[in-house]
Amino acid sequence: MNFKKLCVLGLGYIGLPTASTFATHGIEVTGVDINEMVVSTLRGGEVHIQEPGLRTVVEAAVKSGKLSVSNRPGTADAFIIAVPTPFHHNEYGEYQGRRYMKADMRAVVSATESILPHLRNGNLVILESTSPPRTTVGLVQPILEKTGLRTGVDFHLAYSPERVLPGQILRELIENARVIGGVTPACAAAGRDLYSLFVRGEIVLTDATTAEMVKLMENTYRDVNIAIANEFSRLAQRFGVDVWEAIQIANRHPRVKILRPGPGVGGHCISVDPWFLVETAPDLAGLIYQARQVNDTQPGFTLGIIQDALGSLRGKRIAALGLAFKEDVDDLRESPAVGIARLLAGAGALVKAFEPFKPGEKFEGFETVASLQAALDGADGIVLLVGHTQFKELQPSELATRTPARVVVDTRGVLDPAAWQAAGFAIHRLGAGK
Ligand code: SAJ
Repeated sequence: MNFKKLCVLGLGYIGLPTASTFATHGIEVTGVDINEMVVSTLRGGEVHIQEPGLRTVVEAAVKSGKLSVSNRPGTADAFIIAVPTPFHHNEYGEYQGRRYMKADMRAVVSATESILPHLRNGNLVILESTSPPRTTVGLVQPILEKTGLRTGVDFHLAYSPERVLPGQILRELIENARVIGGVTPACAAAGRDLYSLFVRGEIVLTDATTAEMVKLMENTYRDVNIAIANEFSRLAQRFGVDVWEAIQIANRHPRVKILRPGPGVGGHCISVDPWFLVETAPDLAGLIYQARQVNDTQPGFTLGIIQDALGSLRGKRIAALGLAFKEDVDDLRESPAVGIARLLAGAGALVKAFEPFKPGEKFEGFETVASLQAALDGADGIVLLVGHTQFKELQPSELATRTPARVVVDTRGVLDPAAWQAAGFAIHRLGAGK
């Protein structure tokens, strides 16, 4: 199939890079977002998301005249739905006394409905949003068929999950293998024709529900593996073992690759997607549920380590370094670091948190500051919550001249204990029981 005009619904972390990359590969793209702030920011030549290289691609796309931005879709040859699928924050399911989170599909429903007046014979519709199994055939297809057009006969419908890593989105968008799950084989083939405009990785065709499952399996696999690393950190702490040393040695085994423990699992993917499997089959997903429990309680475990290092937290002035959900990104969604800053404040500590990628961001319950120095001034202790490169590169001897604090808690295992001790700091690392 030949596509001249594309409409991308949702201009967030995935939609905007996708829309811009299509536009720089010669197809005319309308990027649609219902958030007026997003539309006006992009129309004003600014970009509302921090992602390496994104500004350059958006600017190139706009300059070429191929990317325009709107608050509603129009006619097109293909539509890509890339809207958020978070979980409900106030609606839960329950199975045998276990409470589980449920996907909030309202954005997918309204984005799909917004296409209806524009859906034509020969169109292709792709859902990219991470979704519970059977969303494409069970939720999206019936909405689109309200037009009287038939899937696989009059128009094509496929599911193609994004699998890019924040921080490396633009490269991975092009280079990663891409899965396209068609409602029919012809739908999948139409999807391949579209994405092959820029995807250099392998394009694998399957059915829609398999593609949905693949996406959820990938992130669940990672969540369960991080959970075991986090559980190892708790066991190591109890046994007086340094988990970082133990993992390094275990990983020399040719078939072992233990991930990194940390203060918890955040972001809008790994901490959310496993719930989509639990929600759909709570009777079968016990292990997945348990891994979520371990990772969700890791901030509480981390608080205990900080308490062990600093004693009572009441009135203690704590410099909290980093609030993002992981290193070198500006994304604060579901961030365990934010949760820990709140727990510290709840325990009576006077928190000054510094997030270099979002220095102006304000939170309820604890104070944020706009510079590292403002966090360090007058501090009793330093807690590293995110392994940003600029924190890893701190020189302990120089830092010792900038703060009265002499206790450091490293929740990410990224600081060199010997160097910090030599500079006069007592260093406590998560999972290092020795
Ligand atoms: N984390 C650990 N230990 C580790 C690895 C990660 O504690 O060893 C934590 C991070 O600090 C962070 C969370 O897990 O809080 C998630 O980070 P991540 O780097 O594992 O993943 P995301 O959320 O940035 O991106 C994931 C990726 N999925 C996989 O690697 C299977 C990405 O490819 C997906 O596209 C993305 O989810 C998504 O959008 O679904």
